[in-house]
Amino acid sequence: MATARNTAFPLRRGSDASEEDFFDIPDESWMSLVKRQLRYIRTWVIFALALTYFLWPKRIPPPPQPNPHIHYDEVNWSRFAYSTYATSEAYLCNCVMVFDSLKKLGSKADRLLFYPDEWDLVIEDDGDRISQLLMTAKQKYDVQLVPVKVEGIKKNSAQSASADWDTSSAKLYAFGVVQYDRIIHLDSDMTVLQSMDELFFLPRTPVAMPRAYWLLPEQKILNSQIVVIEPSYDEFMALKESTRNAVHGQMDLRLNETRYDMEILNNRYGDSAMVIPHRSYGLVTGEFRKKDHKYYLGSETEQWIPDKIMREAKFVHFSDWPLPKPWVMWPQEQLAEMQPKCDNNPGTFEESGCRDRELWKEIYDHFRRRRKDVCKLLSYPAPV
Ligand SMILES: *[C@@H]1O[C@H](CO)[C@@H](O)[C@H](O)[C@H]1NC(C)=O
Ligand SMILES: CC(=O)N[C@H]1CO[C@H](CO)[C@@H](O)[C@@H]1O
Repeated sequence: MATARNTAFPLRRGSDASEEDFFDIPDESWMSLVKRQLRYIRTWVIFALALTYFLWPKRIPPPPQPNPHIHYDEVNWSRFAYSTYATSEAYLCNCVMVFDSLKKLGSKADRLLFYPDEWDLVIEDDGDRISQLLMTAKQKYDVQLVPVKVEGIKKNSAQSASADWDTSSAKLYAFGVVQYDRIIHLDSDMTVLQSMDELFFLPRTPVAMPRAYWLLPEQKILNSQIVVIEPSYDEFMALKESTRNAVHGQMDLRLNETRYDMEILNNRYGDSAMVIPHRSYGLVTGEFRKKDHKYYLGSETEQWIPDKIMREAKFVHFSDWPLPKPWVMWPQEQLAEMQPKCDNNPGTFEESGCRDRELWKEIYDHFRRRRKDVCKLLSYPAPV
């Protein structure tokens, strides 16, 4: 009887089955008895698993596999490169840190470093940090070193707290390396959190950049902390020409960094560039000090969840004016005043909702510890 309702199969056979066959059926073999029991057990196990799944405390799902759509083995990676530029020892170390992250993240694209042609690779002594770091980049991270003529623009003296010259136009050299199909140019004062390889496969466009979202809604300006470039000789020449004609640092970014390269890139591509989302490709540390995140989120209603923001970010850029960059010592009292405030009862013993502050401190702390590790003093054998 049991079999009659079990499956379609015995029913079909039923047409030519005799009555004897029918009454034979209850003599189940021990095998089918076991099978039937197992079926019950299976149902219960599935039910129990499902229940556990639904009642388990919800954790935020892990980020998806990076770029599952890219067939890494089929791509000719020598057509793509990440590039950075350094014009001082501090920034050279930052560049090495960016290359260290890219290597650890498993990026297979080439790595380029533009640096002033007056630097050299001959390590004269243990104190010759620049040559040491250049050699580290070359030997440890397979970076191709590209010496260039770095032209500086005299900065407005009021803003020249860190450097007297704006050498940011050095990044324009990335337009000139025409042996590559695409370059992802990164500023080095950032912590790279995830691979950005997917940007090599954007639709064709001379440049793709995110917006300087903190200037919204008054100004729609492209932010050059990351620039996805299709190298082109014509563009390179045109940009070089505009370097000569550029106004002297008119673009005030409200970060008190006058950025000459941004001015040039915005003049040329402001109305035509592909805009990549600043969420993921444009997070700045200063965002954790704000309480109004609608321009970063691109939404008035979405809730700011700092951990989620960090998970979706490909990098975080250090920009917390007036606090100096993380490799400069912070004045303690300024830090106490400037660090992100908690959401509830800030500044009291009952304060809570301090995740912004915790993450912000972690970002800085992580950077400083890595910096010590990646750029530590190395003793190279004396040059032959
Ligand atoms: C990969 O790209 C480089 C540069 O365009 C080219 O020289 C090389 O032949 C390519 N390799 C293959 C296997 O297609
Ligand atoms: C965004 C910001 O704080 N900008 C400051 C830049 O520096 C000038 C003075 O040098 C300040 O007045 C601005 O507020």
